[in-house]
Amino acid sequence: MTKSPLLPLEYSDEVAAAKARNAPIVALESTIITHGMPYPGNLEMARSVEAIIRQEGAVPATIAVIDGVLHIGLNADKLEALAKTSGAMKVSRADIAFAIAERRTGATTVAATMIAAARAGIRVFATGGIGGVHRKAEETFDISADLEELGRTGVIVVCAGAKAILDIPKTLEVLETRGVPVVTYDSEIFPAFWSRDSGLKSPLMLNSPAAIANFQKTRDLLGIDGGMLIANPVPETNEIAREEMEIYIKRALDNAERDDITGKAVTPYLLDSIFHLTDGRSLETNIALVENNARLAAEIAVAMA
Ligand code: PSU
Ligand code: MN
Repeated sequence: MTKSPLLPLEYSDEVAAAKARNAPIVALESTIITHGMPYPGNLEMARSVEAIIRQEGAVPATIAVIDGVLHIGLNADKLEALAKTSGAMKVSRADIAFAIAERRTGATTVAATMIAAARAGIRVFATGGIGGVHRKAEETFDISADLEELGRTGVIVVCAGAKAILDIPKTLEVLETRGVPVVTYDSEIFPAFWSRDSGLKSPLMLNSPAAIANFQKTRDLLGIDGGMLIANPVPETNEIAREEMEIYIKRALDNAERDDITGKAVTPYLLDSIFHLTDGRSLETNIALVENNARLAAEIAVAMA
C-alpha cells in the first residue's frame, strides 16, 4: 500500500458503508446548523433532513471539522453536540485548513463543504441558500467565496435560490462569469429562498432528477469541471411573499449598518435579524425549504448512481 499524501478523513460508519457499496450519498453543510438557525430548531432541521435523505434511498453525510478532524458524516451524538455549541468557527476555503491545523471546531460553509465533499468523492450536496453578491457589493466588495467554489469544484449544490438579502441579479451575473450552470427545478423563475419568485427568469430549467443527472453526465463527457447550482423553489404552502420579505430585509440591512457588521458576520447577523423580525416564521420556512432540497438532492444522487 502506498501512503496517501492527503489528509485523512473521518467517515461515519454509515457513510463508510455507503462508499464501500457505491451507494448514493448526499453531503450536508454545518454552518447552517451553527450560524444559520438557533437551537433547537437547528438540530430538528439537521435530523429531519438526514431522515429524508435516507427515506429517498441515499445516505446523508453532514460535514464539519470537529477538534481539528474533518468529518464526513456525523453520528447522532456529534450532530447534537455541534447543534448545541456556540464556539464553532464558520469556515470557508480560506480557513478550513486553519481550523484543522489549529485543532479547532469549524462549521463548513457551502464552499468548504464542497471542498470536503469533492475530496470524499461525493457529488451531490443539499443546503438552504448559498452565499452570493451582497447588496452594495460595489462599496463593500462582499462577495461570498461560495460563488468562486461553484466555479471550480465539481459538486452539484441544491439550494432554494439566493436570499433576497443579496443582490440576486449580480449573484447570477457572477455565476455566469464563473461558468456555473444555474438550473431551476420545474420552474422558469429563479426562486429567492423564502419566496418562490425573485422576479428574475432562471438561466436554465429542468423538471426531473434524471434530466439533471443526464446534464451533469454530459458536462463530464465534455470535460467541463466545476460545480452546478440547482435552485429548488420553496413549497407554496411554506413561502413568505417577496413584498413582505422585502420589508424585513430592509430593516435587517439597516440594523447591520447601524451595528457596523462586516465580513463573515454579515450573513449570520442578517438571518438572525430576520428570524426575530418575522417572529420565527422565517425559520419555519427555512426548515421546510432545506427539507425540500434534501429530497431533491437525494433523488438526483440516486439518478446518478
Ligand atoms: N444562507 C442561509 N443560511 C446559512 C448560510 C447561507 O440561509 O446558514 C450560510 C451557508 O453556509 C453559506 C454561508 O455558505 O452562509 C455564506 O456565508 P458568506 O456570505 O459569509 O460567504
Ligand atoms: Mn461575505
